[in-house]
Amino acid sequence: MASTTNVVKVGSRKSQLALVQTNTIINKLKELNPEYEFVVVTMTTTGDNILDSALSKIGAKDLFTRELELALEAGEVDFVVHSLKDLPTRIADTLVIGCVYKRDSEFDAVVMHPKHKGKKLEDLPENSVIGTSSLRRAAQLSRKFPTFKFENIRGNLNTRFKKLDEDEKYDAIILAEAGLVRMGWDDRIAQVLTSDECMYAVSQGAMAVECRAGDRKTLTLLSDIHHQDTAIACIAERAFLRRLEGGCSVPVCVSTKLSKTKLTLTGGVFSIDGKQCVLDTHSKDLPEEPANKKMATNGHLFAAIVPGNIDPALCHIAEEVGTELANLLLATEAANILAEAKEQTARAVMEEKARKEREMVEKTKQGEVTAE
Ligand code: DPM
Repeated sequence: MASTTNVVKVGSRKSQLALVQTNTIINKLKELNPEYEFVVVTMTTTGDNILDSALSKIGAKDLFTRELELALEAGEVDFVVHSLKDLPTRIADTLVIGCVYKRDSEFDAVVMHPKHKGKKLEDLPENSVIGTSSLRRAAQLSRKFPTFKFENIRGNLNTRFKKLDEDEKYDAIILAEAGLVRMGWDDRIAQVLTSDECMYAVSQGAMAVECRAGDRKTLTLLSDIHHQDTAIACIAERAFLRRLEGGCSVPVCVSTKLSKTKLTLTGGVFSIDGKQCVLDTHSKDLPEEPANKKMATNGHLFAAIVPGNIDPALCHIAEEVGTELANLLLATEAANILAEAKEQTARAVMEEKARKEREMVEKTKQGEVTAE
């Protein structure tokens, strides 16, 4: 029988995508550590329960993560697997990102209504309706396709496919290619968008594992699957977003290039309607000789990510690339675009709250009427 000290409790949302991601990490860890036993504990998050509002209109950054983090802090689970793009750039200081797993596709993909089979976005008629609740996707694509209408679509991927295929509302929807592939829906991908067409979200396509900051045992397990190139790119992207104080509330996008000798980050800030945009690129050379990996980091985290087995000097450079690119943008019109977008989103959050309150009042009234 397995000794209880080798049992690791893993928290996960119940959605099919969350479970696929959790099992990918567990299977890899099992392969490397056959003596460990992993037990999955599933839970529901606020984000799972709010299905009628766009994410950006709910007004909390940790919608899909908070309940899982509370379970971590309470010791009910030992680690939690996330899509890194859903993990805020600032997390509780009792928690860390113990590893970033090798990135899958970072790009967005188009899924067409069956009646448009074989078409690309540019083949769709004027006034086509595109389903997405990502401000980033809507802003960028409305620049390329000014006649298209971008409509909110929520729910898990299964629900969205059903809405696309069965409601005659949407001509196409936009989703992350990584999620589609993980769910086995590759065959529905009509087109993968390049960075020229639609730059991706910070850390899109990368999974991350969150654990308690002081949990040596779990951190050691995770350090074996920490993927250097992915971590370096994601540290740069997250440092960029962190400095901009963005989140999914504003249209911010990135594109990262990493070679053996250079890290290049392109970042963009868009107005909500996509009419204004500022892009800039910043790069730094990487040291050829890996520095002493034992260099003391004094527990320094890089946008909440532990360096683990990765040379901290590389992590520092990545963090600088992100922060400096953000500073370059903040010195331009981008600062105003960003401030305006944040204000607009904050207003949308308030309006959404008011709408929901009215809805509650209406429902209560109706309840009273039927009760009579
Ligand atoms: C965040 C956004 C979306 C998710 C906003 C954005 C998409 C929202 C929507 C921050 N998180 O990308 O601009 O379309 O309603 C999410 C997905 C994945 C992780 C699904 C998706 C899977 C891919 C991955 C939702 N989070 O983007 O289609 O691991 O990156």
